[in-house]
Amino acid sequence: MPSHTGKRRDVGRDEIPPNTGKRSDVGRDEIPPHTGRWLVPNYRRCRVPGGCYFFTVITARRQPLLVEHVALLRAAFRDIRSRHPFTVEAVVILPDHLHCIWTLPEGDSEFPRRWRLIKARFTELLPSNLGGVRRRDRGERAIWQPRFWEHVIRNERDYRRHVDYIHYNPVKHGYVRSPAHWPYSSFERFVRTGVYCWEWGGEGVDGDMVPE
Ligand code: NI
Repeated sequence: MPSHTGKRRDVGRDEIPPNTGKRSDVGRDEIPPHTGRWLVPNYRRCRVPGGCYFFTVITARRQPLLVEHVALLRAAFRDIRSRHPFTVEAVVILPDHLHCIWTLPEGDSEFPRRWRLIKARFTELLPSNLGGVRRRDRGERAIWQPRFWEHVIRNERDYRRHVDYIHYNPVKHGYVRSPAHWPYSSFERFVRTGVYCWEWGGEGVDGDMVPE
């Protein structure tokens, strides 16, 4: 999970426009080309056959819970990851859904169990007087959509495309004008390691929006 260093502008809840509720698939035409170099370790990790996955997980009725309770979500990830290891290669947390790429240990494909545990743990950690959801109704199904979307990352190109999709997502959904302005993603980590420049995906940069 990314950590927020405070360098970037905080996005207050008031500034976040309502989600349109539309969820589209990874669109090749909306993702700006990346301008930096890609790190060999990411590339290598992702070549483990079947071990690298892209996920989309959405809250029940699109409740905007995740950014508001992002510390709890991170805690849930940490808890489960300490018992059932996986690597978060890239992640973005939006108010009502999240996208991420995981690498699982070799020979381990138990991601459904991990998601079940993460969802349950987050549900458990949420405050009991959550607006609109009474405690006794606060089962996992009150908080999360029961299913999630998964995609096996096939190769390096597929990996890059999904990493870009993740980091561009806050712009795609209209929350910010530049990926750098969204603190709830791994964008900063990718800038620090030289994969992107800060301006990547922002207005007026990478005018050619068609990748590859
Ligand atoms: Ni999205």
